[in-house]
Amino acid sequence: MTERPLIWVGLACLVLLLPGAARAEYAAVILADGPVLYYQLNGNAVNYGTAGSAYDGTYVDGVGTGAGQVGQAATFDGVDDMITVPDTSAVLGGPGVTAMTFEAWVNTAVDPVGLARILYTPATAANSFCDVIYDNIKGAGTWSPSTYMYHDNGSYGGGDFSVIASKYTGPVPNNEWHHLVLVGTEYSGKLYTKIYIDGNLQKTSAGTKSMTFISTGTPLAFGNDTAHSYPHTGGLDEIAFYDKVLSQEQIQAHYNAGIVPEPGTVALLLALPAFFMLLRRRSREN
Ligand SMILES: [Ca+2]
Ligand SMILES: [Ca+2]
Repeated sequence: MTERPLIWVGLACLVLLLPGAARAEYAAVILADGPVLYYQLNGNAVNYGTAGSAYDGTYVDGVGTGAGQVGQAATFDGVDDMITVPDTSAVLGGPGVTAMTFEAWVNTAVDPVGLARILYTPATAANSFCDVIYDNIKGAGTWSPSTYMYHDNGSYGGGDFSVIASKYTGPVPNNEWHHLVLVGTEYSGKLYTKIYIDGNLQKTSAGTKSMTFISTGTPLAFGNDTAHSYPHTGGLDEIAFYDKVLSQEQIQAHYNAGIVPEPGTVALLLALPAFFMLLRRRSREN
């Protein structure tokens, strides 16, 4: 084979290997941190997390598939689309579970009318719930994420009702993928939450009471709630849920793995030196 075809073959291999390698490397970074639930959303909601296929998600009312931050993503019509996951209290919440981390790549296509939901765990009597929502209160073409965590100590709608709300008020632009992480943890009988955007800690809030994080007997919903009250318009990608706190270093590593289309190490090692050797030989010969 002459040199010119070799060069083109090398370049073609690089181009072909890049997207697949990036996707595989992102997944490896996530899986190394042991998510209980992990949905890559490359056309389905298969659970790659440790809780297994019993927690596969379901696309409801026409969730679509489009270009994501890592491979493909789930797309939501802003009307009734959502992804539901069967009751996760046995693996993520309930008494004794005192930490959680929720992670997703979010792309908002239009401004929400009021609020839109990214994560929703419905409340039931004698249970708690957490909610990750956003609004565009900081201006058209932007969104600002919030989290609400509630605990009613057995009297939902009244009585001993505890709420912790965290809001990151810095606007995030629409029509771009951004990495959103919510951490909730209990320390000395109090609840703390943190919001990270694109690997950076943006907000820390402290509550007054302990709580459980996930309701028993109700499904999780992504992109809406089960009453279709606050629909998300746009994409969600690479949703992960952990039964522990991820550190800032871990969260930054996830973000970095998602934004850099890391060339496959093997492809680079093989293709680039060969490419430059050929160029050097050619320049010597000329
Ligand atoms: Ca994906
Ligand atoms: Ca629909």
